[in-house]
Parts: sequence; C-alpha cells; structure tokens
Amino acid sequence: MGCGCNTKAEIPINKGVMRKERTFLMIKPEGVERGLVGEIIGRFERQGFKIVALKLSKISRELAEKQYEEHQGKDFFDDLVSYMSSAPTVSIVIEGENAISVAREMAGVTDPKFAKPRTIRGDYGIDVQRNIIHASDSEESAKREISIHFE
Ligand code: IDP
Ligand code: MG
Repeated sequence: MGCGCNTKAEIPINKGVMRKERTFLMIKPEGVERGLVGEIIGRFERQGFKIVALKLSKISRELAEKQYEEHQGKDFFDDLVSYMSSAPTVSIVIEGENAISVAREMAGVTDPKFAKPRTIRGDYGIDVQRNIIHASDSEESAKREISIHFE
C-alpha cells in the first residue's frame, strides 16, 4: 500500500528490457496557468528521469500543427492547434530507462475521465482536449518532436 504522501509516482517499469531513451513532453496551457509545472516536472524527477531540455514558450500555430500533424483532418484538429498556441506551454526533454513508455504511463490515457488515479491526466485533466500533458508515443515521434521544438 502506498502512503498517499506523493513522494514517487510508483509506475512499474518493464524490468525485462531496459533501454536508455529520450522523450518529449509538453505541459499544455492549462497546466501552466494552473501552476502545475513544478508538480508535473517533480513527478518525472522523482521517477528518476533526467531533464535534458526545458523551455517555456508560446508556440506558433504552425508549430502546433507540426506537432500534431498525424491528426490533420480530424474534427478536433483546428481546436487543438488553436488551444495549444493560445498561451504559454512548457516543452521538456527527459532521459532515462524506457522513458517513452514510462512517460506515457505516467501521463495516463488521453481522456482524463478514464485515466487512472496517480496518473497526471487522472489527477489533473479537465477534458479530452485539456488533458494537461503531451508525451511522445514512440521512438520515431520522440525524435521528430524533440527536433521540431529544440532545433
Ligand atoms: P495522446 O495525447 O494521448 O497521444 P492523441 O490521440 O494523439 O492522444 O491526441 C492528441 C491530443 O488531441 C490529445 O492529447 C488531446 O489533447 C486531443 N484530442 C484527442 N482526441 C480528442 C477528441 O476526441 N476531442 C478533442 N480533443 C482530442
Ligand atoms: Mg498522440
């Protein structure tokens, strides 16, 4: 049983295959506005990840479109890119064992309604769009997203 004292995210790591990876995270506008930056970054630090890049910026619509290019044409695309470019966000690169899959676990599923407690979206997400955090979904996405946000 956890103590509920929120010292570590306690996300199980796949001990079978350990790979040192880098992944891209973005704290979305409502996470910054609500003062959750320290809380969210702290979770990744306590999980043992190293922060290798960190930037607060208001991204352009073009950059938001690039980040979410795989969703182009979907009904939520325009709203999503408007939202992501509407206010400051925090772009982060973390490094550590199985960073890509562990960060996705720590973020929780896309819709906060279904995200488990103690995941970031489960604890803080508002709705499917305003779900606090982005985390790359594969090695290929991580590489691509890191390169577009940090030249
Ligand atoms: P992910 O962020 O969990 O990888 P994706 O399906 O890749 O989820 O969607 C990218 C982002 O688009 C989500 O994080 C969320 O902000 C937004 N989104 C996804 N599905 C919907 C939807 O049905 N309505 C509104 N926004 C959505
Ligand atoms: Mg995705």
